Amino acid sequence: MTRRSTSQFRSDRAASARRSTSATSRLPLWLRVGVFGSFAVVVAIVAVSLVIGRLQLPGAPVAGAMQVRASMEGFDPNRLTVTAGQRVDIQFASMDTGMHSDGGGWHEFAIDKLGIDWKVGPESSQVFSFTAPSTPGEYEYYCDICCGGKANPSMQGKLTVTA
Ligand SMILES: [Cu+2]
Repeated sequence: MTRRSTSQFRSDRAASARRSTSATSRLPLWLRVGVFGSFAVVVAIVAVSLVIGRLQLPGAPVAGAMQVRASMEGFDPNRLTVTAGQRVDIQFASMDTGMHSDGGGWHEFAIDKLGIDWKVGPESSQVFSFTAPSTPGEYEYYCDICCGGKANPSMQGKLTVTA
């Protein structure tokens, strides 16, 4: 860019700044305050609803419960270890929204051998309890609702019962 065109550019900017200043100052003060106030209110509402949304996330942990989160990516964690005969509280959460066409955001935590079949709806969690079997062993858990059901390896996990 030449020196001349740079200064031309600067004076164009200055002229457009003057134009926009004069256009703004034509508006009455009450209107300018009103518009600014409306923006401030909208921003405040969005900010507050974002904060409330975070607080209501399904993952807000319940003390003493093991956390298991399910999403379209699978179980997190997909390995659990408990002691034989122990009472187990599991907070099972679905991290998905109801917008998923595949299962509508619902997920399942099922262990056939233990008669466990829990389900949670979109973006919610619930604490479920069971008593671990008295004999050590390994138990598969799975979700049969979404993405191909129990055949999908990502919707499977393993519960290990230790002595
Ligand atoms: Cu699932």
